Order: sequence, then C-alpha cells, then structure tokens
Amino acid sequence: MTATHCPYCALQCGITLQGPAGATTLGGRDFETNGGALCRKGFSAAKLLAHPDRITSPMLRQADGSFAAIDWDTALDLVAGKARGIREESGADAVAMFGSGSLTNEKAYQMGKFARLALGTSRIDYNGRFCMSSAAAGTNKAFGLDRGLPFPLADLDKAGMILMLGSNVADTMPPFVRHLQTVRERGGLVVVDPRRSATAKLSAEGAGWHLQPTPATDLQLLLGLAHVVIAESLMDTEYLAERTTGLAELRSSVSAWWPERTAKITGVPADQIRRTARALAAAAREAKNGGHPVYILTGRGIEQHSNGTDTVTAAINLALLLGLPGTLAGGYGTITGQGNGQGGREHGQKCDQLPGYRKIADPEHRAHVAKAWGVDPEMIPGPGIPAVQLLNSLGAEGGPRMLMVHGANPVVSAPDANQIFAALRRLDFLVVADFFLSETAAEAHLVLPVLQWAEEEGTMTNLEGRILRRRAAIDAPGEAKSELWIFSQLAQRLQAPGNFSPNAVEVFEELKLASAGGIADYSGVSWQDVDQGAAIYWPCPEGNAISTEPGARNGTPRLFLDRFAHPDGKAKIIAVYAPNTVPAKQISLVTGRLLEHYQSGAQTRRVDELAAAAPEAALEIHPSTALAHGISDGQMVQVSNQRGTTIARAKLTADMRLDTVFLPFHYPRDGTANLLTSPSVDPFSSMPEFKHAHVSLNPIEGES
Ligand SMILES: Nc1nc2c(c(=O)[nH]1)N[C@H]1C(S)=C(S)[C@@H](COP(=O)(O)OP(=O)(O)OC[C@H]3O[C@@H](n4cnc5c(=O)[nH]c(N)nc54)[C@H](O)[C@@H]3O)O[C@H]1N2
Ligand SMILES: Nc1nc2c(c(=O)[nH]1)N[C@H]1C(S)=C(S)[C@@H](COP(=O)(O)OP(=O)(O)OC[C@H]3O[C@@H](n4cnc5c(=O)[nH]c(N)nc54)[C@H](O)[C@@H]3O)O[C@H]1N2
Ligand code: SF4
Ligand SMILES: [Mo]
Repeated sequence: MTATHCPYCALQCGITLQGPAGATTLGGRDFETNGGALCRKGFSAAKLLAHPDRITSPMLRQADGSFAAIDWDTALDLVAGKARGIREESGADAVAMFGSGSLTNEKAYQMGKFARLALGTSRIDYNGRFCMSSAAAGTNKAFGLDRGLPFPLADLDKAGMILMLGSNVADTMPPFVRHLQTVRERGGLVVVDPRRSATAKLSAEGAGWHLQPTPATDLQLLLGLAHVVIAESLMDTEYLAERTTGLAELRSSVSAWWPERTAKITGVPADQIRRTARALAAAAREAKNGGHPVYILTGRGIEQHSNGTDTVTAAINLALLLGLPGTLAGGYGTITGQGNGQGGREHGQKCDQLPGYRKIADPEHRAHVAKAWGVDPEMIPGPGIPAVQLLNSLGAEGGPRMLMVHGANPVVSAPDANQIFAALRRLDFLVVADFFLSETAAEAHLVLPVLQWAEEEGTMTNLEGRILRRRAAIDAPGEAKSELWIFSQLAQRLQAPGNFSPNAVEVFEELKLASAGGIADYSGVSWQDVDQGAAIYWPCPEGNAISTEPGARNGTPRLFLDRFAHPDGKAKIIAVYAPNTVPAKQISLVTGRLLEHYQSGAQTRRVDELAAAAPEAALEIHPSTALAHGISDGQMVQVSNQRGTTIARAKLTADMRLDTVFLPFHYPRDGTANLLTSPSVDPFSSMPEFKHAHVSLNPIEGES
C-alpha cells in the first residue's frame, strides 16, 4: 500500500493506492485537510492510470497530419536540434516554455532552470498566471509575502465567522466543507457569489447569509463594507496603529462608498451591506476577547478579473481594519487551486521569478541563484512576459517560434481561445509533454509521453504552504518518462551549464539551496522528514528543529504573528479605487467549475462516470431570462459576443440572477467557454478577465 495525495486540487487530500499497474485501487486516507474523505474526481483518479488513451511513446506529426510513434533518442535529438537551430536564427527568446501548477516542486524548479540555462530564454510562464496571480500580487503588496493560507486550514474549524468571496468550495474542494461545519452551526458563514452556488446554499440554508452581487462588482462591495466599518468606528484602532501603515488614504478612498450608493452598483441591498460589516466587526471584537476567530477568504470569483489585484487588496484592507491578519483572532487567506498551485509559484517558472520566490530582476537574487546553479549571473536572462501576452506573441513578428508545454491545455483554458489556436498554429515547432492527447497536444508537432502522479516521486506544497510527499506506487506504461529525465537528457544535448539531475531527491536538495534565504525558504526541510509525514510549512530555514510527532507543526504554520514581511514589519493598507458606474443592462457571463470536472477536462472527461454525470457544457440561466430569450430547458443555445460563439445546453435554475448566465470552462471545441472571455489583463498580476464577459443568447431552433 502506498500513501500519497490526490493528483488534482490544492487540498491535496490524503489517499492510498494498492495493487499493480492496470488494477490499482484508490482509497481515502486520514489526512488533516480531508479526514479520509475524497470528492468524486479524486475518488476516480486511479481510472486514468491504465487508461486506453494513455500516450505510451513519443509521437511525431507526419506530413498527412497524423501522428507516428518514434523512439526517445530521435524525439530528444529533434527537440534539441530545433531549439538550437531556432535560437541560432532568431535568438534565445525565440524558444518559449509554458509550465503548470500541476507540476511537482522538483519539476517546476527544474523547468525554470532549464528555460534559463539550457534554452537561455526569458520566455517562460505558466498556467498559475490564470489562477493565483491576482491573489499573489495583492498579498505581496499588503504583507510582503504570498502564501495562500497563512495559517493551517484546520484553524478554520474554530471560526466564529467567515466571509467567503467568489469561492465555491462545496463543488471545488468538497472535503473542505468539513472545516466550515462549526462556523455554519454558529451562523457565521457569509458567501458572496452572483450565483446561488452550492457553497452559497451552505450559508443561506444555515443561519448565515448569501450576498448575490452583480458580477464584477466585488471591489465596490468591499469598499462599501470598509466604509461602514470606518463610518461607524468599528475598526481596531490599536492594531491599525501598531501593525499597519496607510490608514489615512484608505479613509478618504472609501468615504464616498456609503451603503445606498454601493447598493446601486452591486445590487446588494444597503441593509445587507450594513448587517455584514457590523457582524464582521462584532465577531472580530469578540475574537480578540477570547472568542472564535474571524476569516476573510477569497477564490477565483473575485480574483479572475482585470481589477482582481485591487479587489484582493480591498478584501485584505477590510481584514486589516478589523485587526485580523497576523493574529490568532483570524486573518485573510486565498484558496489556492491547482495541486501544486502554491509550490508552482515559488520555484521559478514565472517569467519574473527565480527559486525561493526571488525576483529575476534583482541583482542580489540573481547572484544567489547563479551560485546555487554554478553559473555566472550574466547567464541568467532577465524577466520575460506573462502568460496571456506570451501565448498571443507566439509566431507573431519577433515572438517565439517554438514552444514547449508541460502540464497545461491552453487551447481550452486560456482566454479568447480562438486567438490561442491561431497563435499555436503560427509556431514552427510545438512540443507538448502530457499523458493524454489533450486539445493542445493534438495541435503539437511532437508529443512527449510523461508520468502520471502515481508513477513519480516528488514533493507538492498544498494550499496551506505545507510540503507533502507524492509517491510512486506503480510503473508507467510503455515508454512514458519522467519530465526530470527529459530535462536532463535535453540539457545534455544542448550542452547546458549546471547540473540537471533526473532524480527527484537530488533536485529537491538543490532546490533547498537555491531557495535558502529567500521568501519561500525550504532549506530546513528534509526529504526524510516530509517522507515521514512531518507537518512542515514554509518558510523553514536551515536549522529549524523538525518533529514528526503527530500534531506537531514545524517551520512557519502561522505567518506574520510577530511581523509582516515588509522591511518595517508592518502590513501596508493600499487604498484602491473603483468606478462609480452602474453596470450596463446586458447579460453577463460568469465562468467557473463543476464538481465533476477538473480544469480543461483533459483528464476528467476521460473518466466514464464523470463524463456521464456532466457530459457537455450546460448554460445555467434563470427561468425568466430564458423565457425572455425564447429558451426552454434542455434547448441548445448559442452564447455569443464579438470574440466567438459557444454552444451549450440550457439548464434553467432560479439560482442565477436575472442578468447573469454561467458556463463551466471544462469543455473542448464549440463548448469552450473561453471562446467568449476577454484577454484583457489586470495591470499588476496579468490575470485575464475569466469571470466576466457580456454575451448575447440565441436558442437554436429544434435543438433540444
Ligand atoms: N471540481 C473542480 N474542482 C477544482 C477545480 C476544477 O477545475 N474542478 N480546479 C481547482 C483550481 S485550479 C481552482 S483555481 C479552484 C477554484 O475554485 P473556486 O474559486 O471555488 O472556483 P470557480 O468555480 O472558478 O469560482 C468560484 C465562484 O466564483 C463565482 N463568481 C464568478 N464571478 C464572480 C464575481 O464577479 N464575484 C463573485 N463574488 N463571485 C463570482 C462563481 O459563480 C463560482 O461559484 O478549484 C480547484 N478545484
Ligand atoms: N473561463 C475560464 N477559464 C479558466 C478558469 C476559469 O475559471 N474560467 N480557470 C483558470 C485556472 S484557475 C486554471 S488553474 C487554468 C488551468 O487550466 P489548464 O492549464 O488547461 O489545466 P489542466 O486542465 O489541469 O491542464 C493540464 C494538462 O496537463 C496534463 N498534466 C497534468 N499533470 C501533468 C504533469 O505533471 N506533467 C505534464 N507534462 N502534464 C500534466 C493534463 O493531462 C492536462 O492535459 O484554467 C484557467 N482557465
Ligand atoms: S478535493 Fe481536491 S484533492 Fe481532494 S479528492 Fe477532490 S480533487 Fe482531490
Ligand atoms: Mo486554478
């Protein structure tokens, strides 16, 4: 029996695997985040291991468009040859890489190093840009450090009140809900979502409440909440004076957001705004007198907007006004999404970043990492460009001519998918490493078969910043190979400087050195301790004593208790501003997730029971809105705007606002929600506007 963790989301539920390849069975394991429970996706994950769709040898596109199996030497020679040739002709930035928050820490680290040293390119970014970038930008600005939950998840078990904005954990992380049980019983769960989501129902059907704003007006709502706290003198003045800077500007920035005005824009009634602000302040006051802690949590619903960073900042400001972050009375946290969404944003696959959450533009940071890599700092290229810009620059004038994709399916998951298709087709050479022929792999010139989670060794960092062991239980089918091996083979062929070990333990040892002294410091984390199940949270500098006793927490389980990570030790309140415009009377599309499918669906659409439960894109629409558009339940609908058209089956539900429809983004071809989303990005995080677009609706005659 092998103890490991689920391959999918950042909750990283504990699981066990038993039996040989081809007949592996999976069970829930008692681990702190899931207590033995699993969601449907995790529970069925083993069905993908010996799946008939597995790619079992490198595959090269032929002149007639089909793929033919080739051997690894030929494939690796071809990749190295193309990379060298294109670099000689067009410069090092003509070869690009696109990574993933699904990769283990070791693979993410090695990929960043491979891009900079073996390819010499600055053109690397990853799908975490679509996920955590706004929250990361907001928390970095406010606290000087970005770790999704700056406290253990289990701290929520004791909560007296939780304000949850734009997160639907009841569908996206079902075992998370056990940590909300007590706060629900206390009537303290308040959910903000334009949909009456499964999570919103948890609040509304208990003694908590649900705020159902107009999509993309959370910034105004948060300014309105802050207004009430300040106007009614409900803030924690002592905390603000001791632990923060910037209060004065915040005061003036929220002064105009009185509840009635906020209500006009957000659609949330003024009395509900007052009720929520007062309840939060009362709960926070109680928490500091020995009561139950209070948390403000955010998810992609408020972060995936072109003002996502400002909205996160406004959420943090509210938490700071209440005196919560960096205390045992509660705090602010963002719920990280992908399996290694946390570790994936620390080790250097972001275009502006080096391992240890270091900055690639900072001379001292470059010098440290260059030393760990055994190279001259001059050899490390400067900052590249973020995901949306990178993908759209492919094959364009002066843009990359070759791309290597590891762990992403941007044809389905990147915004304005028609443009992404066009960009990939402009490339001279597209290499996709995957275990399935995803929609993006289907566009490739060369596909490299890689290991799945149950076939590889490594570490992952979960939504709490806790480092976990991923363990190999079975052998991989056919010729599938580890990505560490692929990077090491290619590095040799490209005569890269530095060491590229194919062994996860060796790479982890190097990652520790490279991260030492950085923000995300792993230097005191030992592979053996993680292997034995020690609960270790970064930062964990060298010399930290580690206990493997059950219940012991090592490293830094709770951040900021003494000081925030800015040089002055204080949290920065940064005033943010929002337009005072009433949203246009148009149908808003919001996108998001279903319980049954994971991301682009490349994996879960291949699990029979999940595919059967949610076989095609369904458009959630209010019955009255449907009636007004001549749409009946089950009818096929064209959802369109200037960027494209998505075809989906109408699902009438009173859980929607009248002005809003919902599409999941898990489906390919004409069911792809991202045919409609805008590539415009947040100025700080480069997060695209996934969660809001205007659309028109047209029923397709006879199609129901
Ligand atoms: N089943 C499943 N679980 C997953 C994943 C998956 O693909 N499928 N992916 C994982 C990953 S990578 C991530 S990032 C997480 C994401 O987890 P969540 O953030 O929980 O997921 P989403 O469904 O994207 O968005 C959450 C909610 O935001 C709401 N929303 C949309 N627009 C707005 C808005 O303007 N304001 C507000 N307040 N809310 C809005 C949506 O209605 C939705 O209910 O889930 C992880 N878990
Ligand atoms: N409209 C809309 N679009 C969205 C979102 C939204 O809410 N709305 N959410 C965004 C978010 S939060 C995210 S995280 C992105 C994610 O979107 P994607 O980047 O498309 O994520 P996945 O579907 O997980 O793609 C992962 C691919 O990598 C493969 N894979 C998994 N593990 C590995 C590995 O270890 N190595 C390699 N080489 N391959 C692997 C899988 O088989 C799959 O084909 O989508 C974003 N897109
Ligand atoms: S909640 Fe996330 S980690 Fe847990 S079983 Fe489901 S997908 Fe896996
Ligand atoms: Mo994500």
